[in-house]
Amino acid sequence: MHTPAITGTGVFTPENTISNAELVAAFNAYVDLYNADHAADIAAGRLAAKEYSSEEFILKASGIQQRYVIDKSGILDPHVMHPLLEQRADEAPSLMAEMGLDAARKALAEAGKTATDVDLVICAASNMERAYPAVAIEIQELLGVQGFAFDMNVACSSATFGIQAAADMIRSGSIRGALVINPEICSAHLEWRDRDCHFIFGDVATATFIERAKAASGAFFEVKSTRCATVFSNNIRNNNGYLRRSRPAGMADRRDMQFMQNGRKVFKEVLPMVSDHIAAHMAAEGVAADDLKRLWLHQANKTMNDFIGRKVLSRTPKAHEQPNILQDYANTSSAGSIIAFSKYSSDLTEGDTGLICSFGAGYSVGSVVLQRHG
Ligand code: CO8
Repeated sequence: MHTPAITGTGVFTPENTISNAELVAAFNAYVDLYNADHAADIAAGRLAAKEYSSEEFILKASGIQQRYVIDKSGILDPHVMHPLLEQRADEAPSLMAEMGLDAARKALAEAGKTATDVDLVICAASNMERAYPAVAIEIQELLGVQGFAFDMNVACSSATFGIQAAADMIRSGSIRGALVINPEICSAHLEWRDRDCHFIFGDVATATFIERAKAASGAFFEVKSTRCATVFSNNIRNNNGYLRRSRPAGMADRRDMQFMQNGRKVFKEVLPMVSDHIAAHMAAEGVAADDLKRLWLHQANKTMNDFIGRKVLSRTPKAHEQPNILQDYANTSSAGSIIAFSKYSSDLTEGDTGLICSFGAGYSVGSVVLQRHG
């Protein structure tokens, strides 16, 4: 048996940001256009007028201040309202592979390792740009990794489920090192014309390098244990995936192929599930609340994270104990907790314990107990 350890992480952050002010201005311009185009139906009561979004609501309901996106121009054009992403040639790698590659190179550099130290590449994300040959295999090829690669999809919990898969393989000895890569192009899956969710997501890619602790060339985080759980709910759903079906009259183009949620129910149902999950994992691992130096939570909603932090620690966590990146990145699905871990972990010292926890659609929840060495 080998001891798995996280020895490097990397984050690819797109160049473009969209502030809440820019987002709301574009959305409200779209609302004006829509209401003008449908003025007769609205006046006759056949159609409901669309309502404005507001910066105040977005910040208060979510804690989000801005998001990074691959393309800003299309999203902010009230006549377009989606990212304008270039069609890729057969010979070109996917956008997800390029983003993932950048994050993976950073993770390997931080670990002081190269492609020869990697036996497995997992691309774990909410959506796959190229279901086949597989984004992970594209990244494997671009990096020059021997061994094998595969894609995994567990929505917002993809990273932690991927870490569990990789850590278990390292523990058993079937591989030496693995890259778990989470490229999330949420902007392409989001309906930017839907007031209830248009502010929620952003784009990013993260990567985590996991290897045998004894192979670490510097400080590392031992993966003490992992715990994954799923319970079915259709409150966060992608109804039709790639299947373009005939739509009920009035349903906007592609809406049934995008992200849908009942945010209020998610909020209420996921909170106890996650708090109980973390408490059970900590109890099984013999980690008391006072032993926990840091919580790197999934980044979907600030109020939600504040609640979970209070429940886990039985007190209000200090900002550095439960770092949020949500205000800058928005919800980046599986990548959120890894961004928080990557940016806010290097100050921990020998023996410190921390916990990564992701949660989301499925419902799914995954947690990883880590201990700092070096
Ligand atoms: N501006 C102004 N007012 C608004 C807006 C807006 N943009 N949107 C809604 N309102 C209004 C509503 O109309 C409502 O008005 P009224 O009270 O008159 O009916 C009022 O504001 C309150 O609306 P809500 O009850 O919906 O507001 P909440 O306070 O509940 O906040 C949230 C909404 C932010 C969605 C909140 O419920 C939340 O964060 N829930 C949890 C969501 C969550 O964690 N989801 C996880 C999804 S991510 C995931 O699992 C991965 C999926 C795969 C990735 C997909 C990539 C795209």
